Amino acid sequence: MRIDQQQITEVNTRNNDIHNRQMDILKQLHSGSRIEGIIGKLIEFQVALPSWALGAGGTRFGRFSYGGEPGSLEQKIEDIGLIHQLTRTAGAVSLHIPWDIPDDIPAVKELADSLDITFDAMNSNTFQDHEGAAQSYRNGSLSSVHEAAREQAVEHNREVIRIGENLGSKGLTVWLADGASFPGQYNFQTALKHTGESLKTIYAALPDDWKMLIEYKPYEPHFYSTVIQDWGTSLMLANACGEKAFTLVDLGHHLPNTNIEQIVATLMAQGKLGGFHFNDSKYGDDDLTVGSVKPYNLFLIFNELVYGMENNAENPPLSWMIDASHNIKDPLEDLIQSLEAILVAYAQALLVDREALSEAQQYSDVAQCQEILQEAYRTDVRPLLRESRLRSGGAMYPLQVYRDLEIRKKLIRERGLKVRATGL
Ligand code: PSV
Ligand code: MN
Ligand code: MN
Repeated sequence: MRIDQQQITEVNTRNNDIHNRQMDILKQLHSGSRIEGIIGKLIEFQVALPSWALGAGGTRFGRFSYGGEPGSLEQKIEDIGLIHQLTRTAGAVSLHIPWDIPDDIPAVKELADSLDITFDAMNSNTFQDHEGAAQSYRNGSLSSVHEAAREQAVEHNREVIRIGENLGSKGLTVWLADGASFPGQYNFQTALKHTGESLKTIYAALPDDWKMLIEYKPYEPHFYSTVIQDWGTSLMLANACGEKAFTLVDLGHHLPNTNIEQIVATLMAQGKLGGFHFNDSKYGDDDLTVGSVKPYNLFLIFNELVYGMENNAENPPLSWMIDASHNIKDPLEDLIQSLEAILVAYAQALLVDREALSEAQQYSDVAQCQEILQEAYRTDVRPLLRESRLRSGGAMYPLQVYRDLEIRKKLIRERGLKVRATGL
């Protein structure tokens, strides 16, 4: 299913008057050229959607399907195409192997091309046993005490790289569930040593123009220890692998109240922040809609990301991805909301008066520093998002158009009520 571009244009035209007035106000408050610069950056910004986020995610207690869910990789890419058509921000997909092994790579590529979608970092999966596999990951994968399990896990990652190369991806994300649920279950040093060695073997198979992203997480599925528990461990492993290896920050992978913006700043200063998984949480790795619980926190994180992008030339362009799971909302609506929250925080961070902030910091004018940050945060930047979508052919109000065009109803008609998306 594709949306008739004419329908998007029609709704946009209806909303034009108020929008123009809002834009005029923003231009009066800030210089026109500054506003133009921000709009240009918003148009450029693209966030990958993971292939597992298009269906209802569920929890270990239950799963509530929304109907019309994609039943194949092709349909998942088509759903991303719909979101991208409405928002012009979701121009990439991040595949999870083996959940989404393409049967016909050229056909999948052609479909993605036709929807203006590229293949972002590939995700390997050694947190589940694969059908027919000789070794089990029950006792770990890259960190396992069993050499055969480690070798199988390394080979799986190599296979993911090969699939990614054929699709035109340029990155591999490694997230390990390896850990212990009980004290004494494994030897910390041995598990870390094995992990480092396995990662180096995978790294040796990484094409020159690829990045390896090492994701960390303090707990879950194990509840006593995780082998790559924090950014320090990830950075250490990345440094040991080499210059194509980086740390990946997932917003949900921190203990409560961790200062994530400071982690971002530290990693970017080292040129070692490679990727970012967006979501939001109240308690742990809740994978809620981005910006739904702690939008100010998201702004503070973006404030450091923008500073880093402007000042740390040695840090590579980041792989941005939404890593959220949708159990009670229409997944497509949820992703549209997440994209909006990401762009709002980005635009607000771009609006921060950095010169004034640096001067206030020089004078240790603490109250003024706060004023400067909150001035940007409290600005309604949504007209800038609408303008950027208007210019790039998207919908000024993507969620409204999604609802007005009854897209979910059409998907249910096309695919049925009871399709089960592959993956989570
Ligand atoms: C783990 O919690 C994670 O955030 C990793 O990025 C995985 O690849 C993803 O979720 C899906 O399980
Ligand atoms: Mn993640
Ligand atoms: Mn997670």
